[in-house]
Amino acid sequence: MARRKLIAGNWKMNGGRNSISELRGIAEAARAHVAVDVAIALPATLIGLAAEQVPELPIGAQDVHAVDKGPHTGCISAGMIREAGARFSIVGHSERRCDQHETDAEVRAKAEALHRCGLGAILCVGEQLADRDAGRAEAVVTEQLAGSLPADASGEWLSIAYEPIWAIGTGRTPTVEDVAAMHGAIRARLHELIGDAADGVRLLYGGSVTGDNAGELLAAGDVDGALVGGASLTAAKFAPIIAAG
Ligand code: G2H
Repeated sequence: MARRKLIAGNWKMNGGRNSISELRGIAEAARAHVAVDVAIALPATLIGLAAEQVPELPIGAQDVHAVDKGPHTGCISAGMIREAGARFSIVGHSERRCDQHETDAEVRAKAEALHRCGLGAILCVGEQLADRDAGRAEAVVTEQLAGSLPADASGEWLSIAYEPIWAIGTGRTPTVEDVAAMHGAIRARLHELIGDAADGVRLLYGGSVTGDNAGELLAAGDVDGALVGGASLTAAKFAPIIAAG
């Protein structure tokens, strides 16, 4: 099945009101490459402003709470980000799985909360370096996938991002062969879990993607796009990755 490439940025805890000009530059790069979908996950503080100022660029969040409302100090619901103008959110990023000890069950519930609100989700999975060195990377990642996969998973609203934890922000990337093998394993497990709907789900690669390596990573087997952190913070660095898509 032909799947459009998705190049998604993840600004993590970066950016302020003065970053809108970068988002305008990213929107301009997206306009120049209409065969590729482009989206940006922003800090919650910027979602409303960005959605208002750069409406052509799909804006998302980086996390949501699993329930719709209630006594959860400091948390933000899927309905709240939708009202602010978000169209999707990342869930299960390793920085949250590790720093906030999020479990697969919590990640699944967050993705389901997004779906209930009519929003998209980018669900992240990835292994530690020790898992890869021990030869159990595929087993760890596919188990994480099975545990985190929301009900009614389909490509209409869900993408999966494979982000090896040891490649995040480190400048290290797996080989193209390793990425293709992992994406193949994820696709196969998805087929076991949701049948033919697996063919519609985009599989993104994330972890130290730059303008220099995007071309070969995006050409790897079963790679339908990228989730980009550091190199998505400026239009100058992100535009070549969009072009590579
Ligand atoms: C992985 C990625 C974005 P970076 O976390 O999700 O970040 O491209 O900086 O490694």
